[in-house]
Amino acid sequence: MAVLVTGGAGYIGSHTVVELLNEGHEVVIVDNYSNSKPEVLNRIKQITGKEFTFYEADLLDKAALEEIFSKESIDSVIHFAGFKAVGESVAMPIEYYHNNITGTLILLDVMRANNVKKIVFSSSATVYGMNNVSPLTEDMATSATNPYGYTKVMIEQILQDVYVSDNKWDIALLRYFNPIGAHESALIGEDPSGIPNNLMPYITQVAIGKRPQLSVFGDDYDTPDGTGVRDYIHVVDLAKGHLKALESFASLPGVGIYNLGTGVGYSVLDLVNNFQKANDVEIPYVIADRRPGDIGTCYADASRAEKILNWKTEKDLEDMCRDSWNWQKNNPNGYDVY
Ligand code: GDU
Repeated sequence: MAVLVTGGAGYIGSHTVVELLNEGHEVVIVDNYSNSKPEVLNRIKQITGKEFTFYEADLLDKAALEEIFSKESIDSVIHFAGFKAVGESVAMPIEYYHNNITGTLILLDVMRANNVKKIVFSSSATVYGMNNVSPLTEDMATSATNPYGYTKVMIEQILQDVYVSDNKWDIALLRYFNPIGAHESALIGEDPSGIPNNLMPYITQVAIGKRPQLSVFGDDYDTPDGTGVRDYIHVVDLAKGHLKALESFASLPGVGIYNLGTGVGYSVLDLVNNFQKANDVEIPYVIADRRPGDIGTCYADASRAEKILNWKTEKDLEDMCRDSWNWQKNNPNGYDVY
């Protein structure tokens, strides 16, 4: 029996596929390359020495999904596929809702028709909105301030409603904090297209000389050094959390909601300083205005995942900074190798 990984060619998806293969799972990936490149598949093979099945398909293409389910023996799904850029979602709400919500509904419909009722969903700390105070716990009210965030809140709701309608479903909602880092082989990592929105890929592009300097978005937050504080988590730790969630279904049926973070917050300047120290490179930066929609502080209470899933992070900020840089250094143009 195989695990279907939607968005398995993406940043978090590809790291999760590696962990699944290393643990002996059979894997079927479905990805439309909307934010990924075919080369990642070669890299996954190189790291694991294992085979897997890949389908280039869009979740909006129901017939394609039906064919995959009829050909493959799928017993669970890890659902990563979706658009994820906050700013873009404000400019393109119809595309975001259609892709993320309709894509998920089609997936759930096809899963139900094939009696596949185990799903791990990529949610985000964004569902805690602007008003909850860190450390964030899973029982806090959810909300959103942009279409991307609303798609996460809505899909969480949809999945909980699906469970209410049929308690044979096993569902894990994994709320990611800020994933950074890369596989220690430096063969896979984050490969943003265009100007990176997120802090770590921006820092690595400054380090490699693609961008002159980092803009630090605000130094007047109510934080120790005034810059924004986030809970950065190594993508390999995050990937392993998905395996724990899948395993949990055997003894813990129903819906589980888990924060995947370290429980520790670091500021933008902490990240810059740690990156410089870990890698012996210079990151020039300027202080700029706050980015609209940002909050000062966001970090997890990570105790539920530790207690219930027996999962906790193993890698520290130095590992994250080193692995992000090794990936960027060895792949200056990401997966664009030809
Ligand atoms: N930052 C900078 N300069 C940059 C980029 C980011 O100073 O060039 C700062 C931000 O202001 C923030 C911190 O670095 O304080 C982290 O920013 P990221 O964009 O890396 O991460 P966010 O916490 O803002 O974003 C994360 C996810 C998003 C979405 C969002 C919800 O990456 O997908 O879920 O949380 O708030």
